[in-house]
Amino acid sequence: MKFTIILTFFFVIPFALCDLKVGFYSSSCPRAEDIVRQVVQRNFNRDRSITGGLLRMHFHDCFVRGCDASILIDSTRNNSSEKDAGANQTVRGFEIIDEAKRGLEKACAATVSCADIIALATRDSVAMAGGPRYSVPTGRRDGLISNPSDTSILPGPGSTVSQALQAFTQTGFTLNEMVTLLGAHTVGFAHCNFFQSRLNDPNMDPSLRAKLTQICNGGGNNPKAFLDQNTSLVFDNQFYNQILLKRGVLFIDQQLALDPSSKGLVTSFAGNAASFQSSFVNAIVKMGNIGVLEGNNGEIRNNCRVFNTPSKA
Ligand code: HEM
Ligand SMILES: *[C@@H]1O[C@H](CO)[C@@H](O)[C@H](O)[C@H]1NC(C)=O
Ligand SMILES: *[C@@H]1O[C@H](CO)[C@@H](O)[C@H](O)[C@H]1NC(C)=O
Ligand SMILES: *[C@@H]1O[C@H](CO)[C@@H](O)[C@H](O)[C@H]1NC(C)=O
Ligand SMILES: CC(=O)N[C@H]1CO[C@H](CO)[C@@H](O)[C@@H]1O
Repeated sequence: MKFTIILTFFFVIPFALCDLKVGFYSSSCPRAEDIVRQVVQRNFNRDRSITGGLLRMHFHDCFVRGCDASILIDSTRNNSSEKDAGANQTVRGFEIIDEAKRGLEKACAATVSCADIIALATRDSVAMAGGPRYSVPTGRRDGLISNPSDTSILPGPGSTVSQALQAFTQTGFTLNEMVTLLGAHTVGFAHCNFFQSRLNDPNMDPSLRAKLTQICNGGGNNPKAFLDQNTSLVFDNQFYNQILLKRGVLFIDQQLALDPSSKGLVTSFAGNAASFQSSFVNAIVKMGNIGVLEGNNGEIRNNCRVFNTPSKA
């Protein structure tokens, strides 16, 4: 009922003319959501950081050509895919999607899309990390195109708030929704190449600077640091408190707490865990509806990494 209302609301948003629905597989593959959840749980029990990987995968999938699993396609010898674009470097969690897909193909062949698996697995991993539980409308189909150049819509970590907002408004999101979605940086990692250039930023707490400098100079191949320096693997609102303390790792994250346009929202989410959670549920469900393929569009891939009918390029 609740989601009927939300979906009706989405009808006024031009790109989201969709009729995904909660429980789309309830008769065609009744165990679909259980199968995905069990795979996610098994992986989460081994490695709690998978929530970060899946959330970022969902974001990169949906912002590029819509939520159509274009991010999962592997490059071929002749042709490269979205995954191989610089912006996608270090997106992770592909094996979890593969594992869920194998289970689903066994239970109900050629029925559940890879795009839905990403949305469901992300939802499950957020709840496992202590975040909100929410229903995910399903019925997405898998896309037939995956091009590295399409990822240019994704904002870079050195963006200002207004630069990042351009990409979000272009995709139908408000500033409030952008600040909410960036709250996903409450979990997961960033590699040094994405923040090393701001290790002399005066808007960084000196103790964080010292710590990050040590991590990045510590050797190894492009080391990484937690995005939320307090509760790094918990899906909560501590990210907002951290950036108010100048403990943002990425430039864009720190800017959210400094820019007059977003600062008030940051302060309010920092002080109110419940309002962040409910705002996040609305925004992530909306993100999951971007440009979805439905009905006879696209296909249900057999293997999430390859198109059923190989492209001729
Ligand atoms: C202006 C928008 C955004 C920018 C510039 C941005 C940038 C980045 C960068 C550079 C990283 C580090 C990746 C790495 O080193 O592997 C990262 C990580 C991450 N991002 Fe974002 N991001 C944005 C929005 C979002 C949104 C909307 C979500 C999800 C709703 C999201 C979820 C994540 C998560 C969970 C991680 C951790 C990844 C991991 O642990 O592997 N980001 N982001
Ligand atoms: C690559 O392209 C050539 C011709 O352009 C074709 O013969 C070959 O099958 C393609 N290989 C793959 C892996 O797609
Ligand atoms: C290969 O190239 C075509 C465009 O010529 C594109 O539509 C297709 O999605 C590309 N990617 C892959 C991985 O085949
Ligand atoms: C870190 O998170 C805990 C748990 O949410 C909170 O009680 C504490 O105040 C936070 N610490 C800082 C420095 O914000
Ligand atoms: C250009 C580039 O760095 N591409 C990377 C994109 O992501 C894949 C898999 O995550 C990497 O293997 C590529 O190197």
